[in-house]
Amino acid sequence: MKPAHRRVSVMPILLALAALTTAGAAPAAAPAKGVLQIKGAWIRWLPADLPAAAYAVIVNHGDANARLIGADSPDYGMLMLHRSLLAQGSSSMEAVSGLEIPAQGEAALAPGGYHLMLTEPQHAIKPGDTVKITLHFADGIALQADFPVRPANASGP
Ligand SMILES: [Cu+2]
Repeated sequence: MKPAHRRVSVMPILLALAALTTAGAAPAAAPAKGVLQIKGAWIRWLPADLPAAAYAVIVNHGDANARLIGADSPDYGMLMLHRSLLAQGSSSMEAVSGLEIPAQGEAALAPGGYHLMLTEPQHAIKPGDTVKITLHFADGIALQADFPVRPANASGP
């Protein structure tokens, strides 16, 4: 009789504690805002109305995986997530639906790999300019960063 009596009195306290600890925290499956960071952002500009490409390293300081699912910018009408492929000596690229950034890890948009393809410039854009791009992640997280525009022969920011 005694153990049962004790269990009854403890349960409401445990439930109250559980409610308190989960109330202020983000759901475990979604990265909290502020855990994602954009480093080394830059754009390779190409002449003759060729599409530009945006690169950056996305760092995930959180304990949940994040997923880049898209981007937008006031300076370009169309931003597409692409991956470059090298097959039989010729390079091509394909559209991808997302890029996973592992928990406590990072993923790179870099020449020869994943990149954002930028088309439909909304005004004349040239090396030396800075373009603002907002990266959109699953779970509704958005992060804006300044992307300096570099010339065609640049290899980094
Ligand atoms: Cu591309």
